[in-house]
Amino acid sequence: MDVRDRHPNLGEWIELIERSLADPESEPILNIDADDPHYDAVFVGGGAGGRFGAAYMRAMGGRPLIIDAWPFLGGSCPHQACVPHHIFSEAAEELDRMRWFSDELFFPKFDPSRASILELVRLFLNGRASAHAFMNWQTKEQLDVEYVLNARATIVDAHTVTAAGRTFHADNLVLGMGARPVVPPDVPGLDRPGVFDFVSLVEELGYEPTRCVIIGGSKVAMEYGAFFHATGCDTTIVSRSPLMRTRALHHVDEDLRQYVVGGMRKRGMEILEGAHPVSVNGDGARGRARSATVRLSSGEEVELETDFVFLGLGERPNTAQAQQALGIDIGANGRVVVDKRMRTNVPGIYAIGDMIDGPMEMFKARKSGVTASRNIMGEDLEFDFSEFPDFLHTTYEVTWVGLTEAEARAALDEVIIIQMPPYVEGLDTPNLPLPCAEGTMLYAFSKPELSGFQKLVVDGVTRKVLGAHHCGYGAKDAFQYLDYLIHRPEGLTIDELGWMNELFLNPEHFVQLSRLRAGKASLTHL
Ligand code: COM
Repeated sequence: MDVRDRHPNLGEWIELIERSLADPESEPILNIDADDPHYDAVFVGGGAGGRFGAAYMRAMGGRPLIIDAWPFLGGSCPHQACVPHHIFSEAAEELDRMRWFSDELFFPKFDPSRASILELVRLFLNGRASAHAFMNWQTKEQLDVEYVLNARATIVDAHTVTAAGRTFHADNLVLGMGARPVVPPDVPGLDRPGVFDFVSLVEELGYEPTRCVIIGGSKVAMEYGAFFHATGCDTTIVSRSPLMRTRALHHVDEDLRQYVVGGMRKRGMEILEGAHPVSVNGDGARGRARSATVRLSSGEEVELETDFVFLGLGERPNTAQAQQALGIDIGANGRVVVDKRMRTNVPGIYAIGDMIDGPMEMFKARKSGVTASRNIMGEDLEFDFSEFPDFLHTTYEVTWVGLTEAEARAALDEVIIIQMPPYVEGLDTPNLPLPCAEGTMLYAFSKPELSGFQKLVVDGVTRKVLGAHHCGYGAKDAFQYLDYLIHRPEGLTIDELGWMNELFLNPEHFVQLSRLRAGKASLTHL
C-alpha cells in the first residue's frame, strides 16, 4: 500500500498494522518518494536505533530510508520487549503491594485468582498496535522520514538494498537488525510446548501458568520472574551465576544486590545460584513441559515440577545476512565490531543497537543510531557507552550508576558512604522506617524492612560522588541526571549535591543526606 500521499490517522494506522500482522501475504507499506531511489543512508531495521538515527539524519537535512520487515516502526520494544516488560513490572509492583497489604487499611483481601499472566499478556496484545501506529504516524508526518515496511530487506552490496520488489541505492548502510533470545543448544527439551522466552510469551501463551522454572539469571530472568511470582505462579530461577553478578551487568553494589535478591527470596521466590539446567521433561518427544531437571551447585540433580519454563539467558544479534552479504567483522561474543563512530570494518557500513557490543538498552540503541547519522552527515562524533546508569525491576525499581563501594575502596584511600538505612553496628534496621518516600511511605509505616535501600559512594578526599545505588520506586529520572553530573569532567561534589533543591519527599534522599554531611571539612559516613 502506498501511503506517501495519504495521511492515515492513528485509527487507520492501527487497522492497517493489525491487518498486515494477521496476513503473511499482506502487501508492503510504502512511504517513499519513488522518483529518486538514492539515499544518504538506508537503515536496515526500523527499531529504536534505526528510527532515531533516521530522524536525526533527516533533521540535519539528509535523506534516510528505513526498511523493516514488520509493518510498524519501533522494533521489538513496542512489540515484544520493553513495553510488555513495563506492563508486567508495573503489575508486579501493584500486586506486591496488594499482597502485603491484603485486608489492611483500604486494601481488599487479595484474591490471587484475579492475578493472571495470560490476562496481562492479552491486555498488552490488544493494545500494542496503538504504540505501533504512533511510531508510523510520527515518523511520517512529524519527522518526514521515508520508509518501506512489511517488507524484508535484502542487502545486495554495500550500496544496494532491495525490498518490496524495488531497488534502493545509498551512500551508506546502517544495520540495525536487532537480536533474538538465546536458546542453549545443549539442554534437551527446550523445544517442547510450555517453554517460552520473552518473545514467545507474548506471541504464543495460551494458558494460565501455575508453576514456573526460569532458566538463566539475566535482567529478563529477574524481571519476568518477579512478575510471574507476584501473580501467584510460584517461580524458581535457575542461574549459573549469582543474580546481578552476571557478565552483562557492571557496577552492582553488593549491599544493593543483597537487598534486591533478599527481597525476591522474602517474597517466596526460589533462587538457585550456581545451578545448571540439565533437561526439560514431558511426555514423549513433543509433550508439554512437566518438569525441569537441574544440577544444583552441590552436584545433586533435582527435578522441579513445572508447567511453564521461561528462558532468560540473554540475546544474540541477527548478523547472518549482513555478514554473508558484506563480510563485516563479528566479535567473539557474536556482536558486530564497530568503532566509536559505529563504523564496521567495511567502508560506508555502520552497525547500531543490539547488533553491537554494550548493554542492550534503549539509550545505546537510539544514540548509536544518532551517532551513525551524525558521522555520515560529516560530524566527527564518538559515542562511548562504557559508563551508563543502569536499572532493573523486580517488584521494586532498582537503579545504579558509577562505582560500587568495593570498586571505590579498591581504587581510593578514603571512601565515604552515605547510606539509608544507615550502616551502624547493632542498629535494628528492620524496624527503621527509612528510606521512606513516594512509593514506600505505606511500607515505611507498616512494614519498614520493605521500604528500600540507598547508598551514595563518595571520594573522601576530593569530595566527589563516585556512585549511587538505589532500590525503591521512582528514582530513574534522578539517576539519568546523576549519571550526567558525576561523569562530567568536573564531576559532582557532595557539597554541590547537598546544595540542590530537593522536591521533598523524593524517592532518593541523596540531596538531603549530603547536606547533613557537607558541613564537615573532613567527611564521615552517614
Ligand atoms: C520505543 C521505540 S517503544 S522508539 O525508540 O521510539 O523507536
